[in-house]
Amino acid sequence: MRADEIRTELEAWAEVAVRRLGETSDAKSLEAWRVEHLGKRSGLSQFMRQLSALPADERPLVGAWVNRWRDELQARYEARRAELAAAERQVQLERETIDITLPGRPYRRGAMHPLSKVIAEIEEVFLGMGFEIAEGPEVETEHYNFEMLNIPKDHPARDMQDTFYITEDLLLRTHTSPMQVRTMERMRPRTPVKVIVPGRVYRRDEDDATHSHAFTQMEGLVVDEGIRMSDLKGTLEAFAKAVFGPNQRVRLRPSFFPFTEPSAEVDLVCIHCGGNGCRVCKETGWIEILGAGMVHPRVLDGAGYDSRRYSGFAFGLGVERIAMLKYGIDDIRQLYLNDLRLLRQFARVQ
Ligand code: 2NL
Repeated sequence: MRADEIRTELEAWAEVAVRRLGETSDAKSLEAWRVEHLGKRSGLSQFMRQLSALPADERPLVGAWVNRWRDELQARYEARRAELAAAERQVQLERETIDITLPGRPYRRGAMHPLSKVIAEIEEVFLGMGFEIAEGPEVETEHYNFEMLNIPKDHPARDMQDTFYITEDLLLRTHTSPMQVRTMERMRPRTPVKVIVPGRVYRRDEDDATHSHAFTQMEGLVVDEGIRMSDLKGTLEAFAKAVFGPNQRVRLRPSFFPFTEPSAEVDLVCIHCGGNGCRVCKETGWIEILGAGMVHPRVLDGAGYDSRRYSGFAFGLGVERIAMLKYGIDDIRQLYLNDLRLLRQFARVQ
């Protein structure tokens, strides 16, 4: 072949090589292209081999053409490799990209049950007045649930607080008072005793809109020298204002409990009408919220606080009743149904 023929062929071959390079689409096809066009057995090497057949004076010229194309193709190869690598990186980035402008998926937050909320709120109020909180077993002894609270065997007061018996001596507690007695026994002879006891209690009762055989009670007890009924009233009034608003007042009416003397029912200004009289308060302007009284001397003495020296007050409230008044729930069973339509009303996100 003559030099100009080689040149024509070389250029035709190079043109095809360049076109094929443009057709490579990934690292694999690029590598195949490199082996075919720039490798030891490549087309370029074929041209080099033809040099020996040329006259000596033409060899440098043709050799220079072949070398120019080798350099040219090598440069284009490098450029293509960078191009493909960039494209591959781009695809990878797009695959891994997350859209941070998308709003997050909303998830339902749980909420505190209204009973738990009321317990927590009341606890805060009494912690603020220096009370401690105690909790104890729901299965109690007859001794702590009744005997220590001045409710002897065969006393008619046992009928008012009939309960579920496990054995002769073991029962489901009818109030959280047993834990208050235990607190006095733990504390004595130290004063003051200032404790509240929240917890579940049981009574042999027919369930209806306002009664439940199992409910949540919160009792409070203060024992010290010189405790008077005015301390009881002041404490309960502070509680009423904290939970139901600063305009609240309390009213005490005479009542009876075996473990207090004197005993009182405690009323709140009707939260519906503000005291003017309405259907809710049966035109009285007052709503009963709890029972209270001065700790009976026999209870004090029994727990080891000499009633000639010490006195105390105690109260007990139904947490369900407070929650119903506070949140306008008209049936106590709503608090136990676990109906999400009720519970969601206490969630911040619904
Ligand atoms: C009620 C009313 C009351 C008490 C509970 C009590 C506890 C001790 C001594 C004296 Cl250790 N009293 N507790 C006093 C008066 C009333 O509960 O049944 N509310 C739901």
